Amino acid sequence: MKDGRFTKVTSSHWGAFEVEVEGDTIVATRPFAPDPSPSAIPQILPQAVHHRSRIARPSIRRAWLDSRDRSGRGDGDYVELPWDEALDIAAAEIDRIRKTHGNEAIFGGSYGWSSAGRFHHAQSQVHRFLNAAGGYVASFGSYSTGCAQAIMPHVFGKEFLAFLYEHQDSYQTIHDNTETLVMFGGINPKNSQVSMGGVSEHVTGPWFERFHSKGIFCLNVSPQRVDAPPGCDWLAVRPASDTALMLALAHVLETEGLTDRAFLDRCTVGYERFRPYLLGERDGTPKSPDWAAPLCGVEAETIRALARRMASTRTLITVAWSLQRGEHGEQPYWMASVLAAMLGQIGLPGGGVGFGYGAIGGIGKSFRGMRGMTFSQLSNPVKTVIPVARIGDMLRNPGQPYDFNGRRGPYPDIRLIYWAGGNPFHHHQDLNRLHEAWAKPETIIVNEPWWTPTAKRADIVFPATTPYEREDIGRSPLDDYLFHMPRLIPPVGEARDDYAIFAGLAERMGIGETYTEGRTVDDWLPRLYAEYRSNAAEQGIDLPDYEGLKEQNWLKLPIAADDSRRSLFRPFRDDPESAPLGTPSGRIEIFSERIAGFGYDDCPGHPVWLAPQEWLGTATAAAPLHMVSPQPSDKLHSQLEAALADVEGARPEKLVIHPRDAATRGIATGDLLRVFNARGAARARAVVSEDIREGVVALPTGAWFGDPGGNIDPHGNPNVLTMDVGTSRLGQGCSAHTALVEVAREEP
Ligand SMILES: Nc1nc2c(c(=O)[nH]1)N[C@H]1C(S)=C(S)[C@@H](COP(=O)(O)OP(=O)(O)OC[C@H]3O[C@@H](n4cnc5c(=O)[nH]c(N)nc54)[C@H](O)[C@@H]3O)O[C@H]1N2
Ligand SMILES: Nc1nc2c(c(=O)[nH]1)N[C@H]1C(S)=C(S)[C@@H](COP(=O)(O)OP(=O)(O)OC[C@H]3O[C@@H](n4cnc5c(=O)[nH]c(N)nc54)[C@H](O)[C@@H]3O)O[C@H]1N2
Ligand SMILES: [Mo]
Repeated sequence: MKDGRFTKVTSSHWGAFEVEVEGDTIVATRPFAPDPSPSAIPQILPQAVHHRSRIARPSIRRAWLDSRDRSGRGDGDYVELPWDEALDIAAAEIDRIRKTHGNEAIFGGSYGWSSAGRFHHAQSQVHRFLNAAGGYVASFGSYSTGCAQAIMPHVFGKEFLAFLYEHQDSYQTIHDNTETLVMFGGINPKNSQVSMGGVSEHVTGPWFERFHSKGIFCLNVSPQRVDAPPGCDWLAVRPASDTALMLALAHVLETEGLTDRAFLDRCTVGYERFRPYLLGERDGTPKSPDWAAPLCGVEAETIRALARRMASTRTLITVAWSLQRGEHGEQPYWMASVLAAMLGQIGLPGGGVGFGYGAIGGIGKSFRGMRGMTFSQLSNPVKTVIPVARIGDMLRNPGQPYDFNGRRGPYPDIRLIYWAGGNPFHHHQDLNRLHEAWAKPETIIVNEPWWTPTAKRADIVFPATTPYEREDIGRSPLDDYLFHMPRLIPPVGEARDDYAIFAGLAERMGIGETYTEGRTVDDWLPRLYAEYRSNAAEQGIDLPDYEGLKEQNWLKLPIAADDSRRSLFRPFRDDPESAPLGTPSGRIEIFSERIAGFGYDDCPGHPVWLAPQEWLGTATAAAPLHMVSPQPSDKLHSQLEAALADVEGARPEKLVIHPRDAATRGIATGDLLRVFNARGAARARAVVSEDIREGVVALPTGAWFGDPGGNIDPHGNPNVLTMDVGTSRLGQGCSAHTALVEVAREEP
């Protein structure tokens, strides 16, 4: 490596930043100059990269090595081996499983965010390797938006992620046209700090300053005030009740003659099937503001006034991803779309409905697409795919049938799990139960830079490099910067790149050529870049060659785009006959024959109010509080946790609680708490605040799940408390925000 001190820019999921290196050590990070509102997340990076919890050498669990014993995962007793030996053992084991049980016995879903960088993307690497080896059971969707990915194509006829990233109005269009912005779940400045693959300019906060100076009415409909930037109005709704509130808004439109019938006739199908439900003609319950008020904790008169305002101004309804990360998460997404259709503004600039603004920093930006720089994952001969958040069910119920979006099939019988770039013992629900299910497979292999709770529950652990220890190219389709990500320091300990780990395994299994195509990283990077560069040239964008990019470190791409025709709905609205949607009817489906045909009582043919199993409406004396578990503000999920946990007072994680709920429990800010329910218990540190609705507590994700054996999670991981159920038989998404808990002060 280079001696002495130098500074370079690199990119990450939380944005670009400058890194100062001295010898082999990262000593400091600084903001990226062009970023108007840089994230503070990188500040902890030097401590994290060189942390004692880095995995130093390939490690194999002693009991597994001795006798293939799978009972004690998490016991911490590992044998360190030289790379060659460890790779020999792992390759032989993967070979044994695929030859004995077939590739259907290998789970390679390997969900997780891993790190930014186009080539060293852990998921792409593990998928390519397993495909070269004959395939693996994959997963569908994400924890972020799995439920929306299932329901929304039925409603709008477009793949949800394509809709999100390519067909929503930009902040500029919202600024220029919207008069009323109603944000269910807010538009969260803490969340827009990150974006998968990078976000070089953080603009959400600055845009809201412009919205406020223009006088746009911005309403945050959420249990927490901080879910929207300062200056927004706040309607403190009960969690999981949004569908009731949306129905009541729709009821006002319908009963006060504010429904845009002409739009419904031209652009939608099924309103006549939905309307009797809305008006209570069959069940005797009109979904009126008086009906909704006690469900959502918002006064009927407030609902009426809001509905009238929405009908008389250019209104954009936005829905956070969090709303579909709860039981029956399909309903608020579908109902928001129906409400927007009734307002008749879908397809008008700054009107209609949008999803996930603020959830990641790239949404709300508008760029021209650029092709290329994708490292092929090859193709997967195994066709079995599970909904991503159903991994616990899969492990517990091999061979058992389950429903998912109109199909029914058995769960596969998994013998081997390979995980690279994710941390299920941070991200999955009901972790105590997952820990039990985790004992089922014969072998678990994990590539990880740090001793995460998932690495600690693997039989074979390979130490992986972080992006600062390898060369890569940084680029995200939701960003307009391009980075050469230099290798800043040598690998920590004996860490190897995921590519090198998989190449080593592939070679031993006789599939080396398929995996590497005879190329090293130094061959792949310029090759991927050359293809991208020639695509760019076709679009009239002149880029330096690879050596030039290296020299330059980063550049801004001239791809800012006018989004006036970007909306999926503008041409459709102009002429639904000539620009139909991809739904069976070609229109927005308020009633879906296809969904009705599935016969699911937990997701019928039009949006309905369905109470989840756990919410304030079912609160009990044992579990009286609704716990939401938002994303952490100081980091990305569980990443960099090792170093953050060292900061004085940082763990256990902070739990936000309303002053009245705190008072009845004798809790003050700073108190050590026990948060618990029938599924588990975690410690937390109290923050008493008026910024949360009474009856609701918020405990962010991100703390590492503690070691097995204890009956309380010491760090404050909310997933010991959450419920591991699918959103419905349709979406089967993650239901993290559905959980009732009790909180008590721990005697010091
Ligand atoms: N209660 C609750 N739970 C939730 C949520 C919630 O709202 N509430 N949200 C859910 C959501 S939306 C998500 S996306 C998930 C996030 O869950 P994950 O994506 O699993 O979380 P991360 O901490 O980002 O995990 C990435 C892991 O990859 C490792 N890693 C980084 N770079 C590399 C690399 O180059 N190679 C290898 N091999 N490993 C690498 C990191 O060290 C880290 O351990 O959590 C979900 N869980
Ligand atoms: N700093 C940081 N940013 C991140 C991430 C991170 O780990 N750290 N993770 C990224 C990822 S992977 C994702 S998927 C996105 C997630 O983006 P979101 O899903 O939008 O974010 P969350 O933080 O889960 O939830 C936002 C808020 O929703 C509210 N909420 C919960 N349930 C309900 C409900 O039923 N109704 C209403 N109205 N509000 C509710 C809670 O108060 C919560 O604070 O964030 C991304 N951004
Ligand atoms: Mo996510």
